[in-house]
Amino acid sequence: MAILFIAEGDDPADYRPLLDQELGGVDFRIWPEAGDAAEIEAALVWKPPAGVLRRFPNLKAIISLGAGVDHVFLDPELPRGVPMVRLVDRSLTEQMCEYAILGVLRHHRLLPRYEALQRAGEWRKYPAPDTERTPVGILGLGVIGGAAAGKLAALGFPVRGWSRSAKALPGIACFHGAAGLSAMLAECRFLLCFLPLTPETRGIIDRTTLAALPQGAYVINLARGGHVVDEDLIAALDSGHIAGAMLDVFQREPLPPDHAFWRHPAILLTPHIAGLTVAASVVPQIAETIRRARAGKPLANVVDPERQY
Ligand code: OXD
Repeated sequence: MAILFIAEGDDPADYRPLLDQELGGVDFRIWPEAGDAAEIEAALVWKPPAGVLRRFPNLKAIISLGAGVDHVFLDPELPRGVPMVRLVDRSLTEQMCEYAILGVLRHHRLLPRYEALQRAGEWRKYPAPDTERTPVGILGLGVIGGAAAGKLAALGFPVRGWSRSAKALPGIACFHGAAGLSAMLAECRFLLCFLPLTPETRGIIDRTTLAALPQGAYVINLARGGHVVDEDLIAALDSGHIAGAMLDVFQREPLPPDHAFWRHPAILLTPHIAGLTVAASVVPQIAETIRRARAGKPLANVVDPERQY
């Protein structure tokens, strides 16, 4: 039985030897060299081309090489009934939390302004920040959003969190549903997005959401580009209602060279690096998924096909 690697932008050489070691030998095939389709029992995927996964009649697990699975649901012919598993990984969570904290502290401690002063050779002090009076809003209280909420709260920020359905996290003021979202936004000096991209969350950071934030709020998106309505964000930045944005993800990646985000003075952007999958960190759980799938046992971190996360 074989494992198919079908992951755009990832290097199969990072995974093959580690999986071989974990599983005591592995028949590892790299798309499009899939060989006999009936032998493929698991697929390691990132942005698999539409219509490919349905070709393998004995597929027992589709394993996303990331925390998000929206890239798999883009396939309209996705085989029904094959469990899809996402990564829940210490390194990914840590990196995402670091990025969130970096984005918040960079703006909170006025780093861009002090960098500009240094460039101008000017010795000047801005007023001290008041962390206790700087509410931070987190969209998405899953494994990663929940961890970031906890770490920001530990730094002294009052943290509010929003999720689709009701959740309770210690030390976090939790909101849910449409009414909960507007109630939460009204106070947030920062808005951080960790949501899964689903038909319900697409475009959630639009003109209504941005207008509901207080004047001078700062937006950080480390989830998916599809959460943001680009024109609405640019309009809110241009009007000065939103002070700035730090963006790691975009509707189209790589971000097209002529996109206005590249040159906007209030945007700091990075090329989808907030959380990079580290093969050595994730291979043990991938191997465990494959072992369990082979043995017909229930899998961990299975995605609900209805909710798409
Ligand atoms: C992920 C990602 O989903 O890298 O892990 O975006």
